[in-house]
Amino acid sequence: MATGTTLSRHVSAEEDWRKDAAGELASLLEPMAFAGKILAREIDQAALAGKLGLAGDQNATGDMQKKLDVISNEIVMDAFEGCSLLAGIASEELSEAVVMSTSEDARYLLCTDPLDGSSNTDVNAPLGTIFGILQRSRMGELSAEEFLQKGSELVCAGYVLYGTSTVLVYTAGSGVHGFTLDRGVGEFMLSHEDIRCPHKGTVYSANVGRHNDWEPGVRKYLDHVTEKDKPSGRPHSLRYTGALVADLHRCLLDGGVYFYPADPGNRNGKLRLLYECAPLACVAEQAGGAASTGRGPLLDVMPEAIHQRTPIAIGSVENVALYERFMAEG
Ligand code: AHM
Ligand code: MG
Repeated sequence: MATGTTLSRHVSAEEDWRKDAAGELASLLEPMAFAGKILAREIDQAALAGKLGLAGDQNATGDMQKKLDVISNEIVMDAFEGCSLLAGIASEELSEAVVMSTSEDARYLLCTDPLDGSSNTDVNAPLGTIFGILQRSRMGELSAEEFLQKGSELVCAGYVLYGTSTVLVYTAGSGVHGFTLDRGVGEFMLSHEDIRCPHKGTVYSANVGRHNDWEPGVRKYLDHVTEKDKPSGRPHSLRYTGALVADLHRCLLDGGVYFYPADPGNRNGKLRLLYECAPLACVAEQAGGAASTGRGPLLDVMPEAIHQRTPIAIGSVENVALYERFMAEG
């Protein structure tokens, strides 16, 4: 598509998306993009507006909320206010799923982490917003169980990365496309058409400070990637930003792997399945990459709870497969 293509123009040209639901993708992505624009501004101005630091409460999974966590959640919810297609939202910052619309058009559900990488807010490091859209299996009063669907059921997923520029990346089942926010015109403009994740890469992202707690297979994987072996491009380079969205974005563009394994204190790892890992796994797979729990495809995991956690390895197909092999060998 031509340079100068806006997100909304690109979305309306997506031909493969549910032929019986023309226009619905645009109506769902538009509020997300709007939230991304407002958030980019809020993050940019946060230090000047007294919006850095802790808010004072814990969220549903026990993290101390930053002021920007709370603000981000409000911004996303406000953006979808009045979107009659959206029945409800499950968010990292909401203890329960929230009803958004009771209209008979309300056929969709949003799973979101409004602010990924919260530990970065006060140090001017990258942040993200993650989103995944599911379809309701039935109509009528919304129940939390409706959100408990495998990632393979997502009809649209993506993220906004607030980094050196603000980029929105989405997939609706026909490739992965990236749009950079042109602040002058206030639009997300096509900048990364049809992102293809390299088959393998030489970068790994993980909090290796925790490696003593990892299971033997993951520790051996770390030994492998840090071992010197020029022909296979090892040692690999470590890049870890503290924001999964930013690390995954690097993997998608340059190849590599991000992993956050389980440890004895966190038997299912740290990251949440429904609104962090599954949407990003959907993006990775659509870009020709892979996502695994370490023991199998992440998109096949059936959630049992909205805030369920999962271990994850995500990125280039070969890197993820090798990680799985080390896990299997233990
Ligand atoms: P958050 O949603 O509270 O920010 O948590 C998710 C983040 C990821 O973006 C990041 O990769 C990871 O948690 C960092 O965790 P750690 O500080 O344990 O390395
Ligand atoms: Mg998060």
